[in-house]
Amino acid sequence: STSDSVVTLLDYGAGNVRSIRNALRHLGFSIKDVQTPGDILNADRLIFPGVGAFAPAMDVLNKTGMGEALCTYIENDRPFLGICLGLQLLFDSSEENGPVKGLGVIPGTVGRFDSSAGGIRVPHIGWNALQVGNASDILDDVGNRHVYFVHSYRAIPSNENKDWVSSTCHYGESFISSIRRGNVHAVQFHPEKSGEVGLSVLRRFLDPKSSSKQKPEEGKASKLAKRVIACLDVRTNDKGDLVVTKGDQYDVREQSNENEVRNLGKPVDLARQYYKDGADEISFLNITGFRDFPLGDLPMIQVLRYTSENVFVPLTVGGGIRDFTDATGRYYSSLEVAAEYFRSGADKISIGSDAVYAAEEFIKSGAKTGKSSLEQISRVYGNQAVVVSIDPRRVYVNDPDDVPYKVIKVTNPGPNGEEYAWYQCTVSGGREGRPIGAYELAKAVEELGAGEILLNCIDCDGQGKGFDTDLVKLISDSVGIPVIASSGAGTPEHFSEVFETTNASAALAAGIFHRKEVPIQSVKEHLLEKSIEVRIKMQ
Ligand code: 1PR
Repeated sequence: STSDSVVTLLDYGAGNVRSIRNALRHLGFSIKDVQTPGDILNADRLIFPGVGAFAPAMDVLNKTGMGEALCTYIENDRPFLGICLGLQLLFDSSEENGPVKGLGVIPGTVGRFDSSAGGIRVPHIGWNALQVGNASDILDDVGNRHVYFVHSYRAIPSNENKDWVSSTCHYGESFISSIRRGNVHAVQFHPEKSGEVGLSVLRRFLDPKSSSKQKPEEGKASKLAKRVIACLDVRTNDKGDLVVTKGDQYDVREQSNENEVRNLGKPVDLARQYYKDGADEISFLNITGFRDFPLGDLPMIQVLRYTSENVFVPLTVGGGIRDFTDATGRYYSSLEVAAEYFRSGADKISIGSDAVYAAEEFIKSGAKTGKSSLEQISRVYGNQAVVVSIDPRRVYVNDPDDVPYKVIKVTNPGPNGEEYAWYQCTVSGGREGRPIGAYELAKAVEELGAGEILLNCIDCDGQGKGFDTDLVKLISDSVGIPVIASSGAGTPEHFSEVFETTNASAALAAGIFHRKEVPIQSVKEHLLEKSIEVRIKMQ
């Protein structure tokens, strides 16, 4: 390839940059990896997708001399695009495990979103709108459209840095969503995860001349959108093929003589379809991961690799994330399992059973060991990369004092007229009930470092009768991290219902999408009609 189609990438090996690589290849560019500071100085165009935490990133930049090279490159006004942490590192310092000194190119300190002041959930996860200033050509196609953010720290616009700020975003307060001076750009959001709008940002940076000057039709984005997530429960069927399946209350076998595993399609094909249809995120759950070792289950890794090649929205993968000793006696830590998932294209991992054990332990001892998979993965990759999936089952009681768990008054009484219920957590795909409620679990995992909760409900799963809004309300009112409502969606109205009656940040569905009963687009259109902010994909 000619130098016109080469982009230099600064990847210091801290996490998933597969998505940005895939996006660049998709746009017809080949990638040259930075090996030495000289490679930075010699780049024609440089992309710096910062991942992980601020302090370790600065450490690497300082030790390798890359930091100095970066500063020189930027001072010389060479084409630069920083992404996420790649924006934050340009500032004077960060409060993330700090204060820690940054590259000092832009005046200001990077601080944490203040959840108490803004009444907001931290991390800031999801599709938000930008207020774009004048000198921001790479954002020309964004207009009033949503782009994808995932972060807990942000820089604030000030008098000292106002010449740099090219757009701001509102989340409890106004923060810097992009900077630009001459050929130097950086964005706090993830263009490689922002669908077609995001790809257009990359395209305009990579090839400013070829981009059309035509402004897009205006979108309607004004604030953080409610997300609509498509979920693929994946397992190997009896023939040995990896299939997307779907249970009724977690039972995935057909009610026929053969009793085979229900087969609703191929994981990669379905994920691509949902991306095209406008899904804001895609989750893969390896539902037999609790008994089969996921790194032995290479197909799941392949699914992520293939999917991330041309699906440019966030991908979550769950199932089997825990420490494991295989048949030969080799020990794998949960961190290794997660690392492999991240390397293969996952943006977030989701922990089910192992988080239940960790929460039980934490509640019993009152102390954090730091050793659970949840704590370790969250420490290394940040809490925004760790979802806890809860699989609760409703247990009716007559009296709130009957059990030592959080009990709520239910909207619909139980079979014997019970007016109360608690939600018992389960492990191993709903097979075993544990002595802990969904409420207790949610509070505990938030403290242990979960960045988001995927809230299923076994009673509602596959029933198409709507989400359990009692449960979703209980949990989304009790934690400060985003909650994804799951299980039971049957119509577009079920989505507006859960968003109007609870504080859920996202709603997830499986069956209605797989069976093509309700297209994602209809869900979005219905939510728009109800004046609920959603992301509408760029045509
Ligand atoms: O315990 O860390 O190995 O994780 C296992 C993961 O697999 C958990 O996230 C758990 O929720 C999931 N899982 C295990 N068994 C099943 C099963 O169905 N037999 N699936 C299962 C969970 C629930 C949702 C489903 C929604 C929406 N499925 O994924 O997609 O309920 O469905 P609907 O819209 O059709 O109602 P670990």
